[in-house]
Order: sequence, then structure tokens, then C-alpha cells
Amino acid sequence: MTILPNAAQTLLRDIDTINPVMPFLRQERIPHIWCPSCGIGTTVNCFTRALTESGMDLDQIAIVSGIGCTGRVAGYMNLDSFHTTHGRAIPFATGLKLANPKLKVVVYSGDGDLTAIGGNHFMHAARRNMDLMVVCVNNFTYGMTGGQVAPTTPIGAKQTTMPFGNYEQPLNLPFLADACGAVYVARWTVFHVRQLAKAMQEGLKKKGFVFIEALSPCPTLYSRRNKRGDGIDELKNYKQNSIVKHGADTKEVALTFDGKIVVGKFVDRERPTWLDAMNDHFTQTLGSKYSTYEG
Ligand SMILES: Cc1ncc(C[n+]2csc(CCOP(=O)(O)OP(=O)(O)O)c2C)c(N)n1
Ligand code: SF4
Ligand SMILES: [Mg+2]
Repeated sequence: MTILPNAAQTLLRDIDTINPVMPFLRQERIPHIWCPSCGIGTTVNCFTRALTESGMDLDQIAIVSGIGCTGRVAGYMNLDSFHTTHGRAIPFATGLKLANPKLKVVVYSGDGDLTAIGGNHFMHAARRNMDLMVVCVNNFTYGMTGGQVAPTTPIGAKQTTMPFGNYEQPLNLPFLADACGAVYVARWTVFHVRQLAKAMQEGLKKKGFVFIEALSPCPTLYSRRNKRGDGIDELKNYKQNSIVKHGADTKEVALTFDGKIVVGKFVDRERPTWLDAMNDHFTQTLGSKYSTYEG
């Protein structure tokens, strides 16, 4: 055990008592890898608030990430957490959920991980209404690997692999999730901390495929390359350009490089989950020969 000077010991003890995020983090993994003014930590703060407010038993919650700067979240959270391979957080989480349906399984990953290499898994989990809460930190880039173009990069934005500006049509993630059948779809930014925490709290309670997009700055690789300032400048941009529009048609919420940002809860509906549909189907077709699967 490291013997700390008294002042440092007092500081650590005080941080433990005054900072409500601390108990949710694996202290032995701190300091984290994130750059100054990166937004991922803010989303984690919102998530810990949602966990606290939900009053849920933390032993019944598991978190799964893929690879990327956002993918590190699972490793830092003091929950049952799984840092899986790139693009495979959703299938891993699906297996976890189906093996133990009583668990609340949260997928927490980046836009590249979930919607580029993991795009097919995303679509099919939403289509099947797999009971997962998916939090996508969308920073419009592949942060961890050096700022390559992602399926979320707005047209015109410069990236290491698009030095003269992106010309590929980006995905509108809420529309994709909605069209595939997600039962809850919301978008907030890291400026909207209360709303983001509330969406996460609602998502934890909702049954079925929940999709929460959290727009978040990557000052090191996206903002700087595009001369958008640092994380604080991006927060000002989120503040000035966001329009709250609950129930907005998701077709209308596509993002552009410097346009308005529609945020809000867009979808909240009910649909049988994959497991409920399977149990209903086999009960109807096989009758008493079938025992309901509960894990
Ligand atoms: C199979 C595979 N392909 C590529 C990579 C390299 N890789 C690691 S993270 C990443 C992109 C991460 O982008 P995103 O998911 O948006 O996360 P961010 O770092 O922006 O939070 C890539 C391409 C990998 N680890 N594994
Ligand atoms: S590279 Fe970007 S996304 Fe990754 S930690 Fe740094 S600021 Fe955050
Ligand atoms: Mg990203």
C-alpha cells in the first residue's frame, strides 16, 4: 500500500465524501486516458447520476463497451463491466442479456464502434427490440485512432482521412434507430447534463431497445482540425445552436457541420422485446410442451 502524505490522504478522503461520482469509478484505473475538455467524462457523470436517481440495484446492472476512447467507459465504471472488441459491444451485450434476462445491460460506446464496424449489430438489435440501453457518445470521429472520418462526420468537416473535407453522407443516428424499431430514442449534448442524465434514467427503466445519442466534443482530433476551438467552444456551440424538440420527426434531425442541433426525446413507444416475442410465439405454437425461458 502506498503511504501518502497527510494532506494528500485528507484530499482523497474529502473527494470521496464530496464527489458523488467517485464511488462509481474504479479508483485504481484513474487517471483516465481522456484529453482535457473531452466530453466523454461529462457523459459518465450524467450516467452516474442516472444510476443514483434510478435507485436500481447496481448488482443487477452490467455495462459493455467496444473499443475507442468512449470504449474505455466500461473499464472505469465500478459495475460488472466488459470491455469487448471493436464493433462487438451489442452482440456481446445480447448474449449477456439472454443468458441472464434479469440484468439491465447497458452498451456504452462511440459512434464509430456502434455504427461503422458495429452498424449491422446495431440495426438488428433495434429491429429485434433487444432489451438493451445503448448510449452512443457521438464525437463525429474515430477519436482513439487519430481522427479518421466516421459514418457520423458531417459533410465538409476535415478529418485525417478527408483532409479536404468530408463528402460522404453521414448517418442520422436517431432516424436509423427509429426506423429499425428502437422503442426509446433521444439526443442530447454534453451541455444538456440534466436532460442527458434524465434520459439515461428513463432508459434504465425502459424495456426494449433504447438509444441515447450524446453529442460530445473531441477537441483534440475533431474540433482543432476544423478550427472550432476547444471543448468549451463546442459547449458554447451546443448551447447556442440546440433546439429542444420533443417528439420531432427523426427524419428531420440530421446534423450538419455548423447548423442547428435538434435535441430532445424523439421516440417513446412500446413493443414486445425479442425475449417476450419468443416466449409468446413458442407458447402459442407449442402450448404446454414449452416452458417459458427466463434465463
Ligand atoms: C477490428 C478492429 N478494427 C479497427 C480497430 C481500430 N479502432 C480502434 S477504436 C476505433 C474507432 C473508434 O471510434 P469511436 O467508436 O467513434 O470511438 P471514440 O474513440 O471516438 O470515442 C478503431 C477504428 C480495432 N481496434 N479493431
Ligand atoms: S482523442 Fe478525442 S475523444 Fe479521445 S479522449 Fe481525446 S478528446 Fe476525447
Ligand atoms: Mg467517435
